[in-house]
Amino acid sequence: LIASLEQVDQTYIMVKPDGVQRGLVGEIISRFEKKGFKLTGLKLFQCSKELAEEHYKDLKQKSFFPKLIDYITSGPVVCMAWEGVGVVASARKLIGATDPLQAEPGTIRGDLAVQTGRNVVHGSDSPENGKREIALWFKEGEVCDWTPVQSPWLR
Ligand code: FUP
Repeated sequence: LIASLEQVDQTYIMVKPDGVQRGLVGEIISRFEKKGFKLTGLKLFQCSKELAEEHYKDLKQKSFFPKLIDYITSGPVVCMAWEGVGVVASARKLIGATDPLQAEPGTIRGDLAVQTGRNVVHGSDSPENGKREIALWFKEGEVCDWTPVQSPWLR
């Protein structure tokens, strides 16, 4: 296979409650599909405070942590697992900077968001965290490892 020399990674992408409420789910999924990545997990989900705190445990000492947890648990999120060559770094490019004011036009946050505390989407920051977060948000059997029949050129 042509792409077999490249490392295939997994990333956890999540449309945050503001993205769901604003009707941006399809738009956000589209950007990853059009880029050429493979969707392996997808669900609408109301997360608990405990899960949100575990997901963001590295930020526990930050002053904005309680507000962040309130935001993430304020309504349903859309949980996604995506797979592909360099998908972790590539997804973060597609998403743009944490602060939407710094995010370039053309990125999801640059095009669709205004404030850091309402930045519509999450993407894992390393392949290790991609695996950790997919395991955290999805139960066994919810992630589907399927083989695309067409186009060998992107993966
Ligand atoms: P990112 O990887 O771009 O999602 O950014 P971080 O992991 O640094 O931050 C996670 C979330 O914390 C952000 F999406 C929004 C929130 N946050 C704040 O509310 N204030 C800040 O100053 C930084 C982050």
